[in-house]
Amino acid sequence: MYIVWEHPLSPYVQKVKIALREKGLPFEARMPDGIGAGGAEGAFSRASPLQEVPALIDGEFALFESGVMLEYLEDKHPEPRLIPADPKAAARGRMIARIMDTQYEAINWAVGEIKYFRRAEGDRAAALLAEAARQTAQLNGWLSRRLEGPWFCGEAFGYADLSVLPCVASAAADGRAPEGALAAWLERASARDSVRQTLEESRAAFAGFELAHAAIQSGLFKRQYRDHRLEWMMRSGGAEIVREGVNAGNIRFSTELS
Ligand SMILES: N[C@@H](CCC(=O)N[C@@H](CS)C(=O)NCC(=O)O)C(=O)O
Repeated sequence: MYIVWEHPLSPYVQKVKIALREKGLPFEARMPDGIGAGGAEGAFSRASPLQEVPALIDGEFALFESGVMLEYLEDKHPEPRLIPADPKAAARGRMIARIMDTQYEAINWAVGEIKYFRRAEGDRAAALLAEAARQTAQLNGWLSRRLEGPWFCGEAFGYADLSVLPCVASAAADGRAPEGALAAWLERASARDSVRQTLEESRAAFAGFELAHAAIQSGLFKRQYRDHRLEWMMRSGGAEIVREGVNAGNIRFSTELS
């Protein structure tokens, strides 16, 4: 039985849960204490040195990085196949996954910082959200042009689809829905048991999100501004948000390894 250290709202976690479910592999999901605050300890923190979810535990073996987990699961349980056998199709899927993890995820995360953590209000919030909507529509167009038949990997649902799904579903739920072929793909993917269950868990976790702002104010949360997320703020008009958060002590950067 696998253990997945998770937060149901994390798109990286969702990818791994969809893969486990597609492969019919049972797992126990555990939420680490201190996630979101930079204060994780114990078994989770040993498994995930950057203190990020997901972490995957296979007996004595611990993995961090969602992409590494997906490759591990594919190597260990090749059937049903999620990564196409054709090297070019497999590489295309990995390239799409890379764009989702770095570019698309950063937009959704920034929208959360503005809407729910209320890092900006009024005109400043409106300008940042408009920029996020513009970038989302642009990326949705990029994705639409990469759909090859019913799925991103061709005839079978796979690695690329489960990497695209969490971010596109989250943007759609937030009012930045895709159109045309990508909208039809989202509907098709959302009907799969693996996806439906994972998105239901995410929606249930989202119910408590109106407390997000209070969690920042009280010092309970110290949000991790890492790599592409930090870059999004700096290049999309949110440099002040970063400075304010650093001054208020409710922003942190990646954990240093020791
Ligand atoms: N590159 C990592 C990114 C994982 C990541 O950023 N996870 C976030 C949640 S979406 C996290 O755990 N952040 C630590 C925190 O918020 O305390 C992966 O693919 O697994």
